[in-house]
Amino acid sequence: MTTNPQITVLIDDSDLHNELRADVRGGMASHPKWMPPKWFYDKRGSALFEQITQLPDYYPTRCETEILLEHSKDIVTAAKAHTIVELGSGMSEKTRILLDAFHNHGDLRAYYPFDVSDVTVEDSLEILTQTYPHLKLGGVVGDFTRHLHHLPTGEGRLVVLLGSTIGNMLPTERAELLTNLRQELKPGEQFLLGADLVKDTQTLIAAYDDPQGVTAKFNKNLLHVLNRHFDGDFQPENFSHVVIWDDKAAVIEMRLRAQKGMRVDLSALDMELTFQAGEDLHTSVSTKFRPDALRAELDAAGFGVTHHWDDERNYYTLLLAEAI
Ligand code: AVJ
Repeated sequence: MTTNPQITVLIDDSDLHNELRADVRGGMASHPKWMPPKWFYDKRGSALFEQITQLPDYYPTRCETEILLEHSKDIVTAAKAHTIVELGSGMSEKTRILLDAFHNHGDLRAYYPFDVSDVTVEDSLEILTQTYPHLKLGGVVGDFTRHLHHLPTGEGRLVVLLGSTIGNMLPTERAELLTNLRQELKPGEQFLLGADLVKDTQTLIAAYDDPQGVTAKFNKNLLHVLNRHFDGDFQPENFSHVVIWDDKAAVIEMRLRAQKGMRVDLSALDMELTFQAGEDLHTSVSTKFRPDALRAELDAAGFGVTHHWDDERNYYTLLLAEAI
């Protein structure tokens, strides 16, 4: 293809700013205080997450890459896709493994990244144009929890959601996403999902509480983001990075714990926050799945799991499901 990829833009910086403001007003007035994890990822936060993926203790990215490398040919054969749409694509080096496999063993005609970050969609398309000149490329800048009705159309679609991104969602949010996605697909179209599995507590905690302190920096970056957007005076060094495994909910929680009582001004919002000493701001959940329960969630949304590929230690799973 020589034409430039078409990008559908459904969201811009001012939409994001307004959404963040609404999340601050809602979350900071709650008990406990909480913020959704998607706000970690400004430029610095994305770079810190990239560093996290290289940490010896952060296994999910390595496991997923290993599974993709080991089984990409099987995935291509099983999925029989002509069109791939990738949700929360990021810069996705991992996708390249799939695209290469489809190039060598399949009949892929089009690839569409779908991500909230315009820069990310543009940059990844620019690189992909050069690497895969025969692939039809396009993209969507949008929030896949709200804009799935703009899912790109095409023959024989495979929708891909990697990186255990689904673990960041609460059960009701997952049910809604899966149901909405199922509605967009025709029977027989496919969904490839990467999910982190329940394992021993030590391994889980270590992945989110590295001795290098990178994850702590990443967690505290949320406060930098709030300072920048709302002219705030959070002092990130006065909060500690806290990681908790909730066995019942099967989630790793990250929190920021106030080391002393303090007041924080968010001038642009005319808001003053009070933190008691020891008070927690809840900043994310990373759900770890039990294979049967995850299948049941897909089932309930009208997907049938046809294949799964795991790493050697059964730390992580890739599921292929088809719309029933
Ligand atoms: C990108 C959401 C999958 O929850 O494991 C890594 C983000 N947070 N370390 C995860 C994250 C802290 C990551 N996800």
